[in-house]
Amino acid sequence: MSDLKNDELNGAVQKGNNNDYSADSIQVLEGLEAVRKRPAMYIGDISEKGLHHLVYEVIDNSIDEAMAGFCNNIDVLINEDNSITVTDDGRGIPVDLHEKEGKSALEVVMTVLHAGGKFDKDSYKVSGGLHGVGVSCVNALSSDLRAEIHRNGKIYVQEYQIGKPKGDIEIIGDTDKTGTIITFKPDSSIFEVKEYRYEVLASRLRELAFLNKGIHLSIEDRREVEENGNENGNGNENGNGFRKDFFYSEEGLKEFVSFLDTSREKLIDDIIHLDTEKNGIPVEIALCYNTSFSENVHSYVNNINTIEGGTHLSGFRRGLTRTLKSYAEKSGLLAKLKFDISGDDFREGLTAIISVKVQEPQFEGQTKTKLGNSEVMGSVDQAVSQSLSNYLEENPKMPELLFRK
Ligand code: 0RA
Repeated sequence: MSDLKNDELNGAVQKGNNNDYSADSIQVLEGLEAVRKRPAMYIGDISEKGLHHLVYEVIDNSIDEAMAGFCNNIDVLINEDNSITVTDDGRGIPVDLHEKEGKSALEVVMTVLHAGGKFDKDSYKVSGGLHGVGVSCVNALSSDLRAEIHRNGKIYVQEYQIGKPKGDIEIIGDTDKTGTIITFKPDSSIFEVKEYRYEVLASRLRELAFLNKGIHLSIEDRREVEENGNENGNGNENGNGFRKDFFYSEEGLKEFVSFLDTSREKLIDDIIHLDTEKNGIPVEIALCYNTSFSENVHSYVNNINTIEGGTHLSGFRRGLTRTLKSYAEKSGLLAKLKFDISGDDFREGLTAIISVKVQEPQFEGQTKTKLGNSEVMGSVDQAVSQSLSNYLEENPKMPELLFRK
Protein backbone atom coordinates (compact mmCIF):
# COMPACT_ATOMS: atom_id res chain seq x y z
CA MET A 1 0.00 0.00 0.00
CA SER A 2 1.35 3.35 -1.00
CA ASP A 3 1.80 5.93 1.72
CA LEU A 4 0.97 8.88 -0.47
CA LYS A 5 -1.67 11.40 0.32
CA ASN A 6 -4.61 11.72 -2.01
CA ASP A 7 -3.79 15.25 -3.04
CA GLU A 8 -0.29 14.16 -4.00
CA LEU A 9 -1.86 11.70 -6.36
CA ASN A 10 -3.89 14.46 -7.92
CA GLY A 11 -7.07 12.78 -6.85
CA ALA A 12 -6.14 9.24 -7.81
CA VAL A 13 -8.16 6.74 -5.87
CA GLN A 14 -6.36 4.70 -3.26
CA LYS A 15 -7.71 1.21 -3.35
CA GLY A 16 -7.33 -0.76 -0.16
CA ASN A 17 -5.15 -3.85 -0.08
CA ASN A 18 -8.18 -5.96 0.80
CA ASN A 19 -10.53 -7.78 -1.51
CA ASP A 20 -13.43 -5.40 -1.23
CA TYR A 21 -13.82 -4.73 -4.92
CA SER A 22 -16.62 -2.52 -6.08
CA ALA A 23 -19.13 -3.80 -8.64
CA ASP A 24 -17.17 -1.93 -11.27
CA SER A 25 -13.89 -3.63 -10.57
CA ILE A 26 -15.47 -7.07 -10.62
CA GLN A 27 -16.66 -6.32 -14.11
CA VAL A 28 -13.18 -5.15 -14.97
CA LEU A 29 -11.63 -8.43 -13.91
CA GLU A 30 -14.19 -10.34 -15.91
CA GLY A 31 -13.39 -8.20 -18.91
CA LEU A 32 -9.68 -8.88 -18.83
CA GLU A 33 -10.22 -12.52 -17.94
CA ALA A 34 -12.20 -12.86 -21.16
CA VAL A 35 -9.18 -11.55 -23.07
CA ARG A 36 -6.94 -14.17 -21.48
CA LYS A 37 -9.46 -16.91 -22.17
CA ARG A 38 -9.83 -16.09 -25.85
CA PRO A 39 -6.85 -13.95 -26.79
CA ALA A 40 -7.25 -14.64 -30.50
CA MET A 41 -10.66 -12.98 -30.43
CA TYR A 42 -9.00 -9.76 -29.36
CA ILE A 43 -5.62 -9.71 -31.07
CA GLY A 44 -6.13 -12.07 -34.03
CA ASP A 45 -3.88 -14.93 -32.99
CA ILE A 46 -1.30 -16.01 -30.41
CA SER A 47 1.48 -16.64 -32.91
CA GLU A 48 4.12 -14.23 -34.11
CA LYS A 49 1.47 -11.92 -35.52
CA GLY A 50 -0.39 -11.56 -32.24
CA LEU A 51 2.85 -11.09 -30.31
CA HIS A 52 3.82 -8.17 -32.54
CA HIS A 53 0.30 -6.86 -32.47
CA LEU A 54 0.74 -6.07 -28.78
CA VAL A 55 3.41 -3.54 -29.67
CA TYR A 56 1.25 -1.94 -32.38
CA GLU A 57 -1.59 -1.61 -29.92
CA VAL A 58 0.61 0.33 -27.49
CA ILE A 59 2.17 2.49 -30.20
CA ASP A 60 -1.28 3.35 -31.54
CA ASN A 61 -2.08 5.22 -28.36
CA SER A 62 1.04 7.31 -28.75
CA ILE A 63 0.25 7.92 -32.42
CA ASP A 64 -3.20 9.16 -31.40
CA GLU A 65 -1.54 11.56 -28.98
CA ALA A 66 0.75 12.71 -31.80
CA MET A 67 -2.20 13.11 -34.20
CA ALA A 68 -3.86 15.29 -31.60
CA GLY A 69 -0.75 17.48 -31.74
CA PHE A 70 0.74 16.73 -28.33
CA CYS A 71 3.49 14.23 -29.06
CA ASN A 72 6.53 14.40 -31.35
CA ASN A 73 8.63 11.39 -30.43
CA ILE A 74 7.84 7.71 -30.03
CA ASP A 75 10.65 5.33 -29.13
CA VAL A 76 10.45 1.57 -29.06
CA LEU A 77 12.92 -0.64 -27.19
CA ILE A 78 13.20 -4.38 -27.47
CA ASN A 79 14.67 -5.24 -24.09
CA GLU A 80 17.05 -8.11 -23.42
CA ASP A 81 14.27 -10.30 -22.02
CA ASN A 82 12.00 -9.68 -25.05
CA SER A 83 9.90 -7.23 -23.10
CA ILE A 84 9.02 -4.04 -24.94
CA THR A 85 9.22 -0.42 -23.85
CA VAL A 86 7.29 2.28 -25.70
CA THR A 87 8.10 5.84 -24.71
CA ASP A 88 6.27 8.92 -25.91
CA ASP A 89 6.51 12.61 -25.10
CA GLY A 90 2.78 13.28 -25.13
CA ARG A 91 0.72 14.74 -22.29
CA GLY A 92 0.92 11.51 -20.32
CA ILE A 93 -2.08 9.36 -19.53
CA PRO A 94 -4.18 11.25 -16.95
CA VAL A 95 -3.75 9.95 -13.42
CA ASP A 96 -6.60 11.80 -11.74
CA LEU A 97 -9.83 10.25 -10.55
CA HIS A 98 -12.15 8.89 -13.17
CA GLU A 99 -15.52 9.63 -11.60
CA LYS A 100 -17.59 6.94 -13.25
CA GLU A 101 -15.15 4.10 -12.67
CA GLY A 102 -14.08 5.21 -9.21
CA LYS A 103 -10.39 4.78 -9.94
CA SER A 104 -7.61 6.69 -11.62
CA ALA A 105 -7.91 7.33 -15.34
CA LEU A 106 -4.63 5.45 -15.79
CA GLU A 107 -6.04 2.37 -14.11
CA VAL A 108 -9.18 2.64 -16.23
CA VAL A 109 -7.15 2.82 -19.43
CA MET A 110 -5.05 -0.13 -18.30
CA THR A 111 -7.74 -2.38 -16.91
CA VAL A 112 -11.03 -1.62 -18.66
CA LEU A 113 -11.68 -3.18 -22.03
CA HIS A 114 -12.18 -0.65 -24.84
CA ALA A 115 -11.43 2.28 -22.55
CA GLY A 116 -8.52 3.60 -24.58
CA GLY A 117 -9.02 7.35 -24.84
CA LYS A 118 -12.76 6.96 -24.73
CA PHE A 119 -13.09 8.72 -21.39
CA ASP A 120 -12.23 11.86 -23.25
CA LYS A 121 -15.68 13.02 -24.29
CA ASP A 122 -14.73 14.71 -27.52
CA SER A 123 -12.32 11.92 -28.23
CA TYR A 124 -9.76 12.56 -30.94
CA LYS A 125 -9.17 8.88 -31.31
CA VAL A 126 -9.59 7.53 -34.81
CA SER A 127 -6.88 4.91 -34.84
CA GLY A 128 -6.73 1.97 -32.49
CA GLY A 129 -5.05 -0.88 -34.29
CA LEU A 130 -6.47 -3.56 -36.48
CA HIS A 131 -8.49 -5.00 -33.69
CA GLY A 132 -8.81 -1.69 -31.88
CA VAL A 133 -8.74 -3.35 -28.53
CA GLY A 134 -6.57 -0.89 -26.70
CA VAL A 135 -3.80 -1.14 -24.21
CA SER A 136 -5.88 -2.99 -21.60
CA CYS A 137 -5.71 -6.08 -23.82
CA VAL A 138 -1.95 -5.79 -23.91
CA ASN A 139 -2.04 -5.56 -20.14
CA ALA A 140 -4.25 -8.64 -19.85
CA LEU A 141 -1.85 -10.62 -22.04
CA SER A 142 1.30 -9.47 -20.26
CA SER A 143 2.85 -11.28 -17.31
CA ASP A 144 4.14 -7.88 -16.22
CA LEU A 145 3.37 -4.34 -17.28
CA ARG A 146 4.71 -1.09 -15.92
CA ALA A 147 3.18 2.28 -16.74
CA GLU A 148 5.27 5.35 -15.99
CA ILE A 149 3.60 8.70 -16.46
CA HIS A 150 5.34 12.06 -16.49
CA ARG A 151 2.73 14.68 -15.77
CA ASN A 152 2.03 17.58 -13.40
CA GLY A 153 5.76 17.74 -12.60
CA LYS A 154 5.64 14.23 -11.09
CA ILE A 155 6.59 10.74 -12.16
CA TYR A 156 3.77 8.29 -11.49
CA VAL A 157 4.17 4.53 -11.70
CA GLN A 158 1.68 1.71 -11.57
CA GLU A 159 2.51 -1.94 -12.16
CA TYR A 160 0.30 -4.82 -13.16
CA GLN A 161 0.45 -8.59 -13.53
CA ILE A 162 -1.76 -10.34 -16.06
CA GLY A 163 -3.79 -7.14 -16.15
CA LYS A 164 -4.31 -6.69 -12.43
CA PRO A 165 -2.78 -3.78 -10.54
CA LYS A 166 -0.04 -4.88 -8.14
CA GLY A 167 -0.74 -1.77 -6.10
CA ASP A 168 -1.78 1.84 -6.33
CA ILE A 169 -0.19 4.52 -8.41
CA GLU A 170 2.98 5.70 -6.73
CA ILE A 171 4.90 8.90 -7.20
CA ILE A 172 8.57 8.05 -7.58
CA GLY A 173 10.01 11.47 -8.30
CA ASP A 174 9.82 14.84 -9.99
CA THR A 175 10.08 15.64 -13.68
CA ASP A 176 9.99 18.64 -15.96
CA LYS A 177 8.75 16.55 -18.88
CA THR A 178 5.48 14.97 -19.87
CA GLY A 179 4.91 11.60 -21.47
CA THR A 180 4.07 7.95 -21.13
CA ILE A 181 6.43 4.99 -20.81
CA ILE A 182 4.87 1.54 -21.07
CA THR A 183 6.97 -1.58 -20.52
CA PHE A 184 5.33 -4.94 -20.97
CA LYS A 185 6.38 -8.57 -21.09
CA PRO A 186 4.08 -10.77 -23.17
CA ASP A 187 2.77 -13.69 -21.11
CA SER A 188 4.78 -16.71 -22.26
CA SER A 189 2.00 -19.04 -21.15
CA ILE A 190 -0.24 -17.47 -23.80
CA PHE A 191 1.99 -16.82 -26.79
CA GLU A 192 3.42 -19.58 -28.96
CA VAL A 193 6.23 -17.30 -30.06
CA LYS A 194 8.34 -15.49 -27.47
CA GLU A 195 10.85 -13.54 -29.52
CA TYR A 196 10.29 -10.26 -31.26
CA ARG A 197 11.61 -9.76 -34.75
CA TYR A 198 13.36 -6.46 -35.16
CA GLU A 199 12.61 -6.22 -38.88
CA VAL A 200 8.90 -6.73 -38.38
CA LEU A 201 8.64 -3.95 -35.82
CA ALA A 202 10.98 -1.65 -37.76
CA SER A 203 8.87 -2.03 -40.93
CA ARG A 204 5.74 -1.08 -39.06
CA LEU A 205 7.46 1.98 -37.59
CA ARG A 206 8.67 3.02 -41.05
CA GLU A 207 5.12 2.66 -42.35
CA LEU A 208 3.74 4.67 -39.44
CA ALA A 209 6.29 7.43 -40.07
CA PHE A 210 5.14 7.72 -43.70
CA LEU A 211 1.48 7.60 -42.72
CA ASN A 212 1.88 10.23 -40.00
CA LYS A 213 4.28 12.85 -41.24
CA GLY A 214 6.22 14.89 -38.74
CA ILE A 215 6.48 12.25 -36.01
CA HIS A 216 9.90 10.96 -34.99
CA LEU A 217 9.93 7.23 -34.39
CA SER A 218 12.80 5.00 -33.37
CA ILE A 219 13.49 1.39 -32.53
CA GLU A 220 16.40 -0.09 -30.65
CA ASP A 221 17.25 -3.73 -30.02
CA ARG A 222 18.95 -4.35 -26.69
CA ARG A 223 19.22 -8.09 -27.24
CA GLU A 224 22.46 -8.07 -29.17
CA VAL A 225 25.07 -5.68 -30.43
CA GLU A 226 25.59 -4.90 -34.08
CA GLU A 227 28.30 -6.69 -35.99
CA ASN A 228 30.68 -3.79 -36.09
CA GLY A 229 29.80 -2.34 -32.75
CA ASN A 230 30.01 -3.25 -29.10
CA GLU A 231 28.40 -2.30 -25.84
CA ASN A 232 31.26 -0.01 -24.94
CA GLY A 233 30.25 2.51 -27.47
CA ASN A 234 32.23 2.10 -30.66
CA GLY A 235 29.17 0.93 -32.49
CA ASN A 236 26.45 2.66 -34.46
CA GLU A 237 25.46 6.30 -34.71
CA ASN A 238 23.88 6.35 -31.27
CA GLY A 239 27.15 5.18 -29.87
CA ASN A 240 26.16 2.12 -27.88
CA GLY A 241 26.42 -0.60 -30.48
CA PHE A 242 22.83 -1.70 -30.30
CA ARG A 243 20.91 -2.01 -33.51
CA LYS A 244 18.83 1.12 -33.95
CA ASP A 245 16.80 2.85 -36.64
CA PHE A 246 15.15 6.24 -36.85
CA PHE A 247 12.10 6.95 -38.95
CA TYR A 248 10.79 10.36 -39.85
CA SER A 249 8.91 11.64 -42.86
CA GLU A 250 8.56 15.30 -43.68
CA GLU A 251 6.32 14.77 -46.69
CA GLY A 252 4.35 11.69 -45.72
CA LEU A 253 2.79 9.60 -48.47
CA LYS A 254 4.79 11.35 -51.16
CA GLU A 255 7.93 9.87 -49.64
CA PHE A 256 6.18 6.53 -49.13
CA VAL A 257 5.48 6.27 -52.87
CA SER A 258 8.99 7.40 -53.66
CA PHE A 259 10.34 4.73 -51.26
CA LEU A 260 8.24 2.02 -52.93
CA ASP A 261 9.37 3.06 -56.40
CA THR A 262 13.08 3.58 -55.70
CA SER A 263 14.16 0.81 -58.04
CA ARG A 264 11.66 1.56 -60.81
CA GLU A 265 11.98 3.88 -63.78
CA LYS A 266 9.63 6.83 -63.62
CA LEU A 267 7.11 7.48 -66.36
CA ILE A 268 6.26 10.91 -64.99
CA ASP A 269 8.57 13.00 -62.84
CA ASP A 270 6.02 14.15 -60.29
CA ILE A 271 4.44 12.32 -57.46
CA ILE A 272 0.88 13.61 -57.34
CA HIS A 273 0.03 14.29 -53.73
CA LEU A 274 -3.17 15.44 -52.08
CA ASP A 275 -3.95 15.97 -48.43
CA THR A 276 -7.46 17.21 -47.85
CA GLU A 277 -10.73 16.68 -46.05
CA LYS A 278 -13.96 15.80 -47.84
CA ASN A 279 -17.27 15.65 -45.98
CA GLY A 280 -15.39 15.48 -42.70
CA ILE A 281 -13.18 12.60 -43.82
CA PRO A 282 -9.45 13.28 -43.99
CA VAL A 283 -8.08 11.89 -47.26
CA GLU A 284 -4.40 11.71 -48.17
CA ILE A 285 -3.24 10.20 -51.43
CA ALA A 286 0.04 10.02 -53.30
CA LEU A 287 0.44 8.44 -56.71
CA CYS A 288 2.84 8.18 -59.57
CA TYR A 289 3.41 6.15 -62.70
CA ASN A 290 6.45 4.08 -63.57
CA THR A 291 7.34 2.31 -66.81
CA SER A 292 6.44 -1.17 -65.55
CA PHE A 293 3.12 -2.88 -66.15
CA SER A 294 2.35 -3.84 -62.60
CA GLU A 295 0.15 -2.05 -60.13
CA ASN A 296 1.33 -1.28 -56.62
CA VAL A 297 -1.52 0.28 -54.68
CA HIS A 298 -1.86 0.18 -50.90
CA SER A 299 -4.74 1.53 -48.88
CA TYR A 300 -5.02 2.43 -45.21
CA VAL A 301 -7.78 3.30 -42.80
CA ASN A 302 -6.67 4.84 -39.49
CA ASN A 303 -3.13 3.61 -40.18
CA ILE A 304 -4.37 0.05 -40.73
CA ASN A 305 -3.38 -1.57 -44.01
CA THR A 306 -6.67 -2.57 -45.62
CA ILE A 307 -5.38 -5.55 -47.59
CA GLU A 308 -8.82 -6.35 -48.94
CA GLY A 309 -9.46 -2.78 -50.02
CA GLY A 310 -12.98 -1.43 -49.66
CA THR A 311 -14.91 1.76 -50.30
CA HIS A 312 -11.89 4.07 -50.10
CA LEU A 313 -10.07 2.05 -52.75
CA SER A 314 -13.19 1.88 -54.94
CA GLY A 315 -13.59 5.64 -54.64
CA PHE A 316 -9.97 6.10 -55.64
CA ARG A 317 -10.26 3.86 -58.72
CA ARG A 318 -13.51 5.46 -59.76
CA GLY A 319 -12.13 9.00 -59.43
CA LEU A 320 -8.87 8.14 -61.18
CA THR A 321 -10.52 6.39 -64.14
CA ARG A 322 -13.25 8.95 -64.66
CA THR A 323 -10.88 11.92 -64.42
CA LEU A 324 -8.28 10.49 -66.79
CA LYS A 325 -10.92 9.32 -69.23
CA SER A 326 -12.79 12.60 -69.34
CA TYR A 327 -9.53 14.50 -69.76
CA ALA A 328 -8.60 12.19 -72.62
CA GLU A 329 -11.96 12.78 -74.27
CA LYS A 330 -11.84 16.54 -73.87
CA SER A 331 -8.26 16.88 -75.06
CA GLY A 332 -8.71 14.65 -78.10
CA LEU A 333 -6.25 12.10 -76.80
CA LEU A 334 -8.92 9.44 -76.72
CA ALA A 335 -9.82 9.87 -80.40
CA LYS A 336 -6.22 9.07 -81.35
CA LEU A 337 -6.38 5.69 -79.64
CA LYS A 338 -7.23 2.69 -81.78
CA PHE A 339 -9.03 0.78 -79.08
CA ASP A 340 -11.23 1.63 -76.17
CA ILE A 341 -9.56 2.22 -72.82
CA SER A 342 -10.73 0.68 -69.61
CA GLY A 343 -10.04 1.37 -65.96
CA ASP A 344 -7.44 -1.38 -66.02
CA ASP A 345 -5.30 0.61 -68.41
CA PHE A 346 -4.78 3.30 -65.80
CA ARG A 347 -3.54 0.71 -63.34
CA GLU A 348 -0.45 -0.34 -65.28
CA GLY A 349 2.64 1.17 -63.72
CA LEU A 350 0.62 2.88 -61.03
CA THR A 351 2.09 3.16 -57.54
CA ALA A 352 -0.23 4.74 -55.00
CA ILE A 353 -1.04 5.03 -51.32
CA ILE A 354 -4.50 5.95 -50.13
CA SER A 355 -4.90 6.86 -46.49
CA VAL A 356 -8.17 7.88 -44.87
CA LYS A 357 -9.17 8.54 -41.29
CA VAL A 358 -12.65 7.31 -40.43
CA GLN A 359 -14.34 7.90 -37.07
CA GLU A 360 -16.31 4.67 -36.99
CA PRO A 361 -14.80 2.31 -39.48
CA GLN A 362 -16.72 -0.82 -40.44
CA PHE A 363 -14.32 -3.58 -41.32
CA GLU A 364 -15.53 -6.49 -43.37
CA GLY A 365 -14.13 -9.42 -45.31
CA GLN A 366 -12.18 -12.56 -44.51
CA THR A 367 -9.49 -10.81 -42.53
CA LYS A 368 -11.55 -7.79 -41.48
CA THR A 369 -9.34 -5.56 -43.60
CA LYS A 370 -11.96 -4.34 -46.06
CA LEU A 371 -13.54 -0.95 -45.40
CA GLY A 372 -17.34 -1.04 -45.62
CA ASN A 373 -18.36 2.57 -44.89
CA SER A 374 -20.20 3.68 -48.02
CA GLU A 375 -19.80 7.41 -47.31
CA VAL A 376 -16.03 7.14 -47.76
CA MET A 377 -16.30 6.25 -51.45
CA GLY A 378 -17.59 9.67 -52.48
CA SER A 379 -15.08 11.53 -50.33
CA VAL A 380 -12.12 9.79 -51.91
CA ASP A 381 -13.63 9.99 -55.40
CA GLN A 382 -14.13 13.76 -55.03
CA ALA A 383 -10.67 14.30 -53.57
CA VAL A 384 -8.94 12.43 -56.41
CA SER A 385 -11.08 13.98 -59.14
CA GLN A 386 -10.46 17.54 -58.01
CA SER A 387 -6.73 17.23 -57.44
CA LEU A 388 -6.06 15.14 -60.49
CA SER A 389 -8.04 17.33 -62.90
CA ASN A 390 -6.16 20.37 -61.61
CA TYR A 391 -2.90 18.54 -62.06
CA LEU A 392 -3.80 17.46 -65.61
CA GLU A 393 -4.71 21.02 -66.62
CA GLU A 394 -1.37 22.25 -65.38
CA ASN A 395 0.69 19.31 -66.64
CA PRO A 396 -0.68 18.24 -70.04
CA LYS A 397 2.49 16.26 -70.72
CA MET A 398 1.54 13.72 -68.08
CA PRO A 399 -1.59 12.32 -69.79
CA GLU A 400 0.26 12.24 -73.11
CA LEU A 401 2.95 10.02 -71.62
CA LEU A 402 0.32 7.90 -69.97
CA PHE A 403 -1.78 7.33 -73.08
CA ARG A 404 1.22 6.76 -75.33
CA LYS A 405 2.42 3.95 -73.11
C1 0RA B 1 -6.53 10.82 -23.07
C2 0RA B 1 -6.36 12.07 -22.53
C3 0RA B 1 -5.08 12.56 -22.36
C4 0RA B 1 -4.01 11.79 -22.70
C5 0RA B 1 -4.16 10.54 -23.23
C6 0RA B 1 -5.43 10.03 -23.42
C7 0RA B 1 -2.96 9.78 -23.59
C8 0RA B 1 -3.00 8.39 -23.70
C9 0RA B 1 -1.83 7.73 -24.05
C10 0RA B 1 -1.47 6.40 -24.24
C11 0RA B 1 -0.12 6.37 -24.55
N1 0RA B 1 0.36 7.62 -24.56
C12 0RA B 1 -0.65 8.47 -24.26
N2 0RA B 1 -0.62 9.79 -24.15
C13 0RA B 1 -1.76 10.45 -23.83
C14 0RA B 1 -4.74 13.89 -21.78
C15 0RA B 1 -5.84 14.83 -21.56
C16 0RA B 1 -5.30 16.12 -21.01
O1 0RA B 1 -4.12 16.23 -20.66
O2 0RA B 1 -6.07 17.04 -20.91
